[in-house]
Amino acid sequence: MTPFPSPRIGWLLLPVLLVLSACKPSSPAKSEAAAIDPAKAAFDIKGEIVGLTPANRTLLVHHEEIPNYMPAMTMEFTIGSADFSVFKEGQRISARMTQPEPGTFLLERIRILDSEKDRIAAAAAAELRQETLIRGKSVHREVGEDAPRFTLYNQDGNLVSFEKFRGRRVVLNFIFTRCPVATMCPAATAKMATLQRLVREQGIKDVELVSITLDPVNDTPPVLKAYATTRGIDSSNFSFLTGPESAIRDLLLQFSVLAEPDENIFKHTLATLLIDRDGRIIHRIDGSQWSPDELIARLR
Ligand SMILES: [Cu+2]
Repeated sequence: MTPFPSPRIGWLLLPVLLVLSACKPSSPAKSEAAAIDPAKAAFDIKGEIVGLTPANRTLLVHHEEIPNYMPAMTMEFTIGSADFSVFKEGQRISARMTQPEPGTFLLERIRILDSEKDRIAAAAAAELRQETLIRGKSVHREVGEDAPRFTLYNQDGNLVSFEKFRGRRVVLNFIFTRCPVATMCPAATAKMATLQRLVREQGIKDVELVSITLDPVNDTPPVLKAYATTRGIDSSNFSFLTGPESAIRDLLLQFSVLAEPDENIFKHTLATLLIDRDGRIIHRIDGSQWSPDELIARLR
């Protein structure tokens, strides 16, 4: 979650605020509102969907007060890279609002709020945190060790526990949907999709593909669903998972994958892991140079 105001905006605003407060004795709330440049500002909002226009990809949302910017009101929003079909009237959402051009309000990072599911995911994340701390220096799980247990959201916003895959073999990797490097995440997803096709063609029935996002703030379930559907991915045994930021950081640590924020994207390493029916890591390929054929040979 990005705190409000985000550190970056905070830094941008600081000099302006200082100037304003030095020469204008208006109330702090007013001078702050005046200092916000709508074209650059981003706000974390919460609200309820009260109407939808699929043809324009717009949502009518009654949002709560946005401190120092806007009172609670109902507004029309364009949605960014999210699958529109998941939205329904009455859903409560959180999102980041920007104004790319005057009069256009864009929502990104949209999450559908569900207090019961969110509580379960947070509890699982806390357990994972604890486990990471207890493992200390031996946090990385080697081939031969059990994979970490987790509970995350899939692209449909449903909770998925690692236990769900018991009795099935899992091919797992980490990606993020905004990855701009064609040979990294986009290629990895294309190869996972090829692997899924080969598995089906060869009649292998116990394989699950799992891609966990390394960018959970942006890659919410509706964003992951759009990523999967625009690539024509069959979601019957291919899950795109996201969850609380701390859970993702701990999974990256335990699976020994590096991801560092870098200018609005991530610098990261790649690993593809094969997990057996009992939840044990039995094979690992580091980097982007793997072929679906190589994995299908192991799965046959
Ligand atoms: Cu990438």
